[in-house]
Amino acid sequence: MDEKQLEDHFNEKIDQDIRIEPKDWMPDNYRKTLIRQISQHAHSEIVGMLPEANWISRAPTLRRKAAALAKVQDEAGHGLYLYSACETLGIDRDTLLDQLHTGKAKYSSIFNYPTLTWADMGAIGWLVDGAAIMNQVPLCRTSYGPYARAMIRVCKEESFHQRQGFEIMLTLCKGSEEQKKMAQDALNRWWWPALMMFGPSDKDSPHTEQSMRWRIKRFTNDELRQKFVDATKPQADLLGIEIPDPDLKWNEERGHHDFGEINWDEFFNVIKGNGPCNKQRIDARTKAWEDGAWVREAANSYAEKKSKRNAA
Ligand code: FAQ
Repeated sequence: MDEKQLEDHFNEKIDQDIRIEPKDWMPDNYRKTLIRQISQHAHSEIVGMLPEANWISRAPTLRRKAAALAKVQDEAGHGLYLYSACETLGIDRDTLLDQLHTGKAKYSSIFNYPTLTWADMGAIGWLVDGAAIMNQVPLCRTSYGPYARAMIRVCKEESFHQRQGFEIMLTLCKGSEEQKKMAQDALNRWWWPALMMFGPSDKDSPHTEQSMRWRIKRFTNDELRQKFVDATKPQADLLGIEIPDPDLKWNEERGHHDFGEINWDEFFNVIKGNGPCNKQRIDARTKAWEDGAWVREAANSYAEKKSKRNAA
């Protein structure tokens, strides 16, 4: 088949919802887009471990500590599935991690905000995992096979994370005045950054149109953000706390909530590297990589010795 026939065949498969697999022919830009998105996603998972790890040693009870520990471990696992999915596109993990450490690759803006109180563990589970699920459930049907399959397990675990976050919020909201204030304060600080997780508005999103055509994305950034607002407002009402947006109200005609304008300057500033914790996060990841050098060396040397023994 010549290039044109290969491309036609690829497009037919996309149109018929037949998954693209690692050994199939694919356009260079499809491959590049997937490497960009999957690696950003993998980096987000492992950088996302840091704000919560900050609270493992200070969790209020043994039960909360066990759940926090399990959640952070799940995130490491998600990173690993996603790096593996990304490697099937012909890039190796060392290169991907180097891109993270040198600031060439992005990770989610949300993880550049600090976790100031225990209530932030509730707000992250409820809002950040809630937004992650909204974005990731459709990715279970993304056109690239290894990414779609990784997402199925990730989504199951994220649902548990969302529930445990909401349950922390519920406990605080049913507690003392001071606890309820902590929950409200966490919602105030995490609401807008959670909305920013869905990416720039559709008119300013350079990649959405093509990614929708290739069925990498199944919904646009604004569509998912709207779904998230609609799903989350009743949950805030149930908790008895206020979403910090005076323009948030039900619009009968649209059948959706209207909501206020996102501070896009803040978003673009954070993804350029100037958020409150960007430097701290990259320093922590780089240190972890350097501290782990001896483990990689030992594993490689063991593998080499084993293969020599097998060859002898
Ligand atoms: N932060 O044209 P678009 C989690 C970049 S969940 C940073 O709209 P696209 C779980 C974008 O890369 C969080 N950068 O791009 C967890 C592009 O940059 P480039 C991770 C952002 O790809 C929970 C530029 O802006 N989830 O980790 C952000 O079509 C709790 C233009 O944007 C995923 O990654 C942002 N928020 O749509 C862990 C999901 N938004 O490369 C621990 C998979 C946009 O041109 C605790 N990814 N950018 O320089 C996606 O669905 C998509 O990649 C979007 C962006 C929707 C994020």
